[in-house]
Amino acid sequence: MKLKVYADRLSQPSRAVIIFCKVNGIEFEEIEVELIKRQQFSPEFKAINPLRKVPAIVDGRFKLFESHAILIYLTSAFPGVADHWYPADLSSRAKINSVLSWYHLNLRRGAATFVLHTLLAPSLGLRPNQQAAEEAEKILSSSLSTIENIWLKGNGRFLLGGWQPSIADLSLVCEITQLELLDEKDRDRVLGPHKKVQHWIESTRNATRPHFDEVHDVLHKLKTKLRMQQPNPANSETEPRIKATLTSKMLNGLDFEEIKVDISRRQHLSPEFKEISPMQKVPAIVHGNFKLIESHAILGYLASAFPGVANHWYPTDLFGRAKINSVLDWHHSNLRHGAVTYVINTVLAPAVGRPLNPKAAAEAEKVLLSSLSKIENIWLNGDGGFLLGGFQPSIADLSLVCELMQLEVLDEKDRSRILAPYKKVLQWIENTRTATNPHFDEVHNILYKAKKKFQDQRSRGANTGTEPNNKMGGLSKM
Ligand SMILES: N[C@@H](CCC(=O)N[C@@H](CS)C(=O)NCC(=O)O)C(=O)O
Repeated sequence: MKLKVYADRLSQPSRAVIIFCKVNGIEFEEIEVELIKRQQFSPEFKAINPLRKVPAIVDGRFKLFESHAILIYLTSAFPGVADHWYPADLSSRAKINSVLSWYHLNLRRGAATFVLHTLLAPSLGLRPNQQAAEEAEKILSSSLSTIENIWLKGNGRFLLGGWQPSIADLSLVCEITQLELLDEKDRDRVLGPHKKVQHWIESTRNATRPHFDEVHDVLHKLKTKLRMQQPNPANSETEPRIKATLTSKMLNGLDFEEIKVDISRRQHLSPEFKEISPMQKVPAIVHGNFKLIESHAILGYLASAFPGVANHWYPTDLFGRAKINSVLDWHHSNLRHGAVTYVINTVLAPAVGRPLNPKAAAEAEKVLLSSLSKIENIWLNGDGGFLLGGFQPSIADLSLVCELMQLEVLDEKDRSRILAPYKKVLQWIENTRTATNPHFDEVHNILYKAKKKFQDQRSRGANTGTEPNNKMGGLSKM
């Protein structure tokens, strides 16, 4: 049976998947899910993707969503796909995963939010938000600088110094092409300073022509249509800016040295650490000569590089792995975005010299609650006590549960208001903890200490009527 691709060409990740299939001669049927007509909310599409987002695929009886998980699956499921798209070599693959993980909260967040609030909001029945557009432009410009100065640093024409494109090139370029919709002056302001980025877009376009142009045609048509309309930006709320770090550790007896990078002492900004992690974020690993950032890429790499790691962490089975990748991709813009932004704006902001922002916290709480509800009703739907119905944890369980553990630092009443309605989630946290103890508790000990510290500060603040001034002594998983 032919592969089915559910997509809307106005969606960046949909374009990447369609172009990929066409360039690689994968036979597929494109089924349009028109977002503007809200077709993603139809019961038929919900049966394909319960999260109601495009793209999604059906390959025989196998259903999958999240574009990166889909692209990775296609590279393995269709033997005709050239190796450069997702090299079999472990280190190259891990580097590509690192870029793909980075993308969600950086380039995608910046580009999609900027275009939404500069241009598209009225067509989608939303109120444009000037402040959100300005914040998003900063994230977008910083992401483009990162691409220019870090990922495009080598001599090659593609990311990570490659001479041929990978799925990361395709995904990121398809995100940037939405800037085509902007006014020439906005587009030049944002893209103008990044010459290497411009060449790279052109190289990716050339490497995937004529499909690239054909699939992007819809953008040019929309641009003409939008020119007839006047955007009406209004100033109402701030898009939360995320500055997050993460530490994960696996229960697999790997021989490793933990090198503390104390964020409260700004050690992540040191030149030495920049050599290891050019984004100046933790975690990062060095394995021999190989350096890697982005926790999901690291977890995937460790699971493959060390033969002693049990298969359930990241199954070699194509379908099992694709489903785990799908959860990991979803996580960035949902659970992680909600949890980090909520915790920053209810507890941590003063520690980095910023005021608490109740409005941003309220928005983040919505994202967090919606994410928890998805975990409860979709990912924990099966019989096992772990995500995707598993009876043993995977790297997705570990990553998502570690994210939720930061809620420990909240006021008990806030934490319980957020988590208590989700009984399966609570049980799953406990299952993951039990499956990985004593390491889980040992690694989270710092959070339990921070919780106590914040409780003390809150009660002192309540007694004196002042706002607590949190100083996070070495709290690393935020
Ligand atoms: N991380 C997902 C993002 C999917 C996504 O956000 N799709 C958007 C279009 S670009 C969508 O379907 N939106 C419909 C909605 O939110 O109702 C991926 O890469 O597949």
